[in-house]
Amino acid sequence: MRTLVAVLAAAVLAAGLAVATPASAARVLSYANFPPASTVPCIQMERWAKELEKRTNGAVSVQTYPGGTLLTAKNMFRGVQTGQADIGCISMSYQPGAFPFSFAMSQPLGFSSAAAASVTLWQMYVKYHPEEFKDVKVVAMFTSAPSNLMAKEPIKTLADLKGMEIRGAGNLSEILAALGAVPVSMPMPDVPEAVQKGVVKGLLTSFEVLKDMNFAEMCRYETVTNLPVYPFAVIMNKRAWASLPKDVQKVIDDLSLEQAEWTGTYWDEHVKEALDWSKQNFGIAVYRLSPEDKATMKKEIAPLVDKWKLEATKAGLPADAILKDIEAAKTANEAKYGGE
Ligand code: 3IO
Repeated sequence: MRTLVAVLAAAVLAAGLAVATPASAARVLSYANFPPASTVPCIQMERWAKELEKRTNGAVSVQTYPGGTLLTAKNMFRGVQTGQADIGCISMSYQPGAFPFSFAMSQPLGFSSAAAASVTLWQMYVKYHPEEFKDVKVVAMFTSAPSNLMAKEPIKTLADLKGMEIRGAGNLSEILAALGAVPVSMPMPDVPEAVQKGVVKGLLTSFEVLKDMNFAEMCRYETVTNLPVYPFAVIMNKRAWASLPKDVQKVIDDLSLEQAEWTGTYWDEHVKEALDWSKQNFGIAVYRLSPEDKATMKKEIAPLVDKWKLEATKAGLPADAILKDIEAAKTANEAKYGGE
């Protein structure tokens, strides 16, 4: 698996190099990403790169580095901040404590689509310009689709989940703990090996990884939980940003909202496709919780919102105002982009 990923990454790299040199004075920006090239965070990276090249008429080209080939999940933020890469994609949940504002979006607020959640996250960023991103330029934001359980053993009820080692990250780990599971935190690229070795019995994230990272093969038992989304940001080194011509900066700024819409919409569609693919190829089972379990789950995770409020307030954030704005944006965006 590792070798395959490395070979694929090398192939993508070579293809990128081949097309990255036509225009004589094209400015080349490096863009680092942590998960495998087949995953949505990397698909949206390629889309953004292509759009930027098109809209700047080739004046700027983007060299993409999927699969942790330039920066890994854990050193992404710092690597971009210090200029090891011009651009990078982070999952805020991998550095709990560092992103109190972003964590509002991974609270149990009931988002049911990546499209609505992605646009909401971006709108909240624009409104609040939180401190946590002060050392970088944010060029895009999006979220995963809602999180669900994928496991090697059936989880048909909340009782089945008790005591089970399940991989989550950030706030989703806290949710697992609140539900009685044993949370194990790690970035997504480490999960296949952890599942394979039995370090964890399953994972909690959006369902498209069944196909994109082939979890359907090892985790044949899926449980629909509709738990929170994971928030992401695409960040740029500040000096690299400042060195770009004004018209290029405008192209990048004009792309932000559109990129949130595109990525969220693609993600929601891709979840459905991945579930169908997994049923056809691996005959996965998909369980739904009983109404009683759903009610219990809601009750057990509700206190996390209050815990977030305390932490956000301590970090100097207007927690109640943020939650109120998210609620209003959620209603409007779910009407526009789907979700209930
Ligand atoms: C994710 C991260 C990398 C690749 C595919 C993914 N699908 C959902 C996520 C969310 C996330 O950051 C995580 O770690 O579950």
